Parts: sequence; C-alpha cells; structure tokens
Amino acid sequence: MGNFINKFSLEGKVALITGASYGIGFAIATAYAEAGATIVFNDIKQELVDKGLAAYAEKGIQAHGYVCDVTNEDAVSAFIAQVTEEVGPIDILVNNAGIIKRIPMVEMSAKDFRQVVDIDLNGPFIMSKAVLPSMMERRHGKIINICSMMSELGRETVSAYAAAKGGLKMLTKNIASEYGAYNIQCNGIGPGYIATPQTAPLREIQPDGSRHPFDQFIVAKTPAARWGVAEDLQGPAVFLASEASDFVNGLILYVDGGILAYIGKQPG
Ligand code: NAP
Ligand code: GCO
Repeated sequence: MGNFINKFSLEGKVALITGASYGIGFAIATAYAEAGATIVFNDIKQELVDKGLAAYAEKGIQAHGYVCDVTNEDAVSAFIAQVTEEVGPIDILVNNAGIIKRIPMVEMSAKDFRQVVDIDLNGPFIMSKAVLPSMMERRHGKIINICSMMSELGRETVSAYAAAKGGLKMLTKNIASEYGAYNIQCNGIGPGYIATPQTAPLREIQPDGSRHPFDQFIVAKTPAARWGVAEDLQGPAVFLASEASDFVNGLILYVDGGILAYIGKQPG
C-alpha cells in the first residue's frame, strides 16, 4: 500500500466544524482529530461550548471552542479573525450547525421559515465567505456542507428545512464552480436518517410501548434497514477533507444507507 494512506491524513490542518458540541458535528470533529487535525468548533451558548470541550477532553482531544452564532456576519468575521490569530488559518470548514422545525407549511409563520433558512443556508454562506479569502490566498481549502435527504426529497412539515438544504446543495456547487481554480474544493455530505437529538422526536416510543410510526417507516425505506449513527459519516467526512479528494468538487455525497436508490417496499 506504500504511502497511499497518507493521502487521507489531516496532519497539520486546522479544521473548523460549526455547531459541533454534540451530534453529527462532534462525530466528524473526533474523526478529524484522529486523522491529525487541530479541532475548532463553535456553538451558540457558552454552556454548550463547555459541554463540548469536556466531551472532546474525555476522548483525549484538546479542541478549541468558541461562542459564535453562524447567522451573525459581524460575529463570524470577529470569530474567524480570533481563530486565525489563536489557532491558525482554517484549512477545513464543515458547515454543520443547523436546525429543523417540523410544522405543516400552511401553519408555519414566515418568521419561523426565515429562521430555518437563516441558520441552515445563510449561516453556511456567511461562514464560507469568511474563510474563503485566506483559502484563496493560500491556494488550498476544503469546505464541506452538511446537506440532507431534503436536498433531494420533500415530505410533510419540513418545507423550510427542505428549501434551505436544497439551497445548500446549490451553494455547494456554486462555491466549487467559483473558487475551484484556487484549489479549493467544496462538497456536501447528505446524511440519511441519523439518530441524534435532532431526530429524537421521530424515534419516540409511543404511549402503548410501540415504536414511532416514522421510525418504522424510515427503517423500511432504508435498504440498510436501520437508522444511521453519527459515526457513519466519519469516513466520508475525512475523505472530503483530505488530499485524497482533491479532484472531487461540487459533489453531494449521500450517506444514507441507500435511501435515495430505493423505490420503497410494496405495501402488504
Ligand atoms: P443537532 O443534534 O441538533 O446539532 C446541531 C448543532 O448545531 C447543535 O449543537 C446546535 O446548538 C448547533 N446550532 C444551531 N443553531 C446554531 C447557530 N445559529 N450557530 C451555531 N450553532 C448552532 O443536529 P445533528 O442531527 O447533529 O445535525 C447536524 C447537521 O446535520 C445539521 O445541519 C442537520 O440539519 C444535518 N442533518 C442531520 C440529519 C439527522 O438525521 N440527524 C440528517 C441530515 C442532515 P443548539 O443545541 O443550541 O441548538
Ligand atoms: C425529518 C428529518 C430530516 C433529517 C435529515 C434527513 O424530519 O424528515 O429530521 O429532515 O434530519 O435531514 O437527511
């Protein structure tokens, strides 16, 4: 195998993963640390940053945690300047922070719709815009946007989320198109249904002790016949952050146990 495996190393890289105190962001960050990167993360509350720092320390990772709301352009500029000064320029950005609101569209306020789009789509725009100039100057950089099944599919109650994640897919392709010549790769990861706090309401045990109908539905809809776990995203995330993917640009890598390939089970 020779030194081929070194192409997957993140040794000497600074990786910023947004909203990575727990959940998918945390799993990706721990994989990056194992691959050799220095980890920087942010969250909206100090309490969450502290919780995240303790969780990283428990895994033997000395992460750098900051409070920063990804929707606040001034705060993000100051945050990136501070990280650059205290840790170093960012080589890898993972736009992971995101929220969902499950509300039927006709009942959803424009305020709620805007908030989802603000965090899930404007946030990645603001963060990417803040790190790109230094990446352009240094002629290398990796941006990974955490997309969704809802970058491709719709379903009841998630209009804002689907609009934002569909937009994030196209923002990914546009960053790749606009800055690819600077040796900057921007790709997306589209997780399937992953067991994290965000999807906990869809897995709640029912008052009669049975599984949530959505839980049963999604397992039947997934060829792998299970929910994903955050660790399922680690290999793809390391690949897209590493030199091994230097000619991969504008791709959305769906890590979904086969959901998008499958027409679904015949009823009965
Ligand atoms: P999660 O458990 O809810 O974690 C999301 C993190 O983002 C939380 O730490 C959250 O902090 C933080 N955050 C929210 N708003 C923020 C803001 N304005 N600025 C900074 N941080 C903010 O979600 P997850 O399931 O790990 O999902 C992570 C990403 O993957 C999201 O973009 C999500 O849409 C996407 N995704 C998830 C799944 C899935 O099945 N779980 C599938 C596809 C895509 P708070 O706790 O304070 O809100
Ligand atoms: C939902 C889910 C999702 C997932 C994920 C799928 O209510 O349908 O929460 O949208 O979290 O993004 O990839």
